[in-house]
Amino acid sequence: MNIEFSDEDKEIGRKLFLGDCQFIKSCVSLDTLPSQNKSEVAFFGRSNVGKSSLINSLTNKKKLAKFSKTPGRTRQLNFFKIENKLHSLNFVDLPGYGFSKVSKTEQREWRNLIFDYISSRQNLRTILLLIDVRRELTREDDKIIEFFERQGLGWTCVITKVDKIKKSEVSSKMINLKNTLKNKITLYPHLFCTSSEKKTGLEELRAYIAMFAKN
Ligand SMILES: Nc1nc2c(ncn2[C@@H]2O[C@H](COP(=O)(O)OP(=O)(O)O)[C@@H](O)[C@H]2O)c(=O)[nH]1
Ligand SMILES: [Mg+2]
Repeated sequence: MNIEFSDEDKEIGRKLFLGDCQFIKSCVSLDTLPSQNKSEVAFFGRSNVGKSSLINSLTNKKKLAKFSKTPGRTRQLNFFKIENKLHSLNFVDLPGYGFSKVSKTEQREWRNLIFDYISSRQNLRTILLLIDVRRELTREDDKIIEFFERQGLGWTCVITKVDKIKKSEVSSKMINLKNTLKNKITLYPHLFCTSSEKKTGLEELRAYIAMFAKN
């Protein structure tokens, strides 16, 4: 479960992310989403996993995706676009899950919004599921993964905050995770290991995301 990205792929990714990058809009319901004329890649995961930080690091913009001051309270889908002369792509920072202080009703609303978005969005090419390197997969993660697989939606596992633990621990974590995920069908067969803090693993991830950009 590993893909080698060529220097050429990395260069395409680097150039895309050096392109013009802008916030498009925040949406709280599906009737206001931006048009579907561009490929879209979604960033998803538990609140606090590092979604906004990763978007900022990938784009080299410190404040593009805002940190939420009250974790778990952002129920918006935040859309961005990135383009250079050759390629263009939208990406979306989805509201996180797994925040204990959220009521059952709010959780249900969140679930409906996300699941409706995922199942109806025609231009959604893949979901990047972010997982904090220090955490195990939860029941909630499992349910979400099951949902992707049932939908036949391609998804990608991105490990975050690898600077938080020792390199040797990261390796054994990766082995365990690969083993846990080995029977998944729609999972892209590469685990991306990233740190937004130390800017590691970003080249491969940029190369990968750029594969979904339109010419
Ligand atoms: N050490 C470290 N901290 C990180 C990293 N990425 C995010 N964080 C921290 O984790 C917290 C949550 O990050 P944020 O991007 O807001 O998560 P989100 O809720 O998923 O959008 C913030 O305090 C970040 O500074 C990383 O790669 N390394
Ligand atoms: Mg965020």
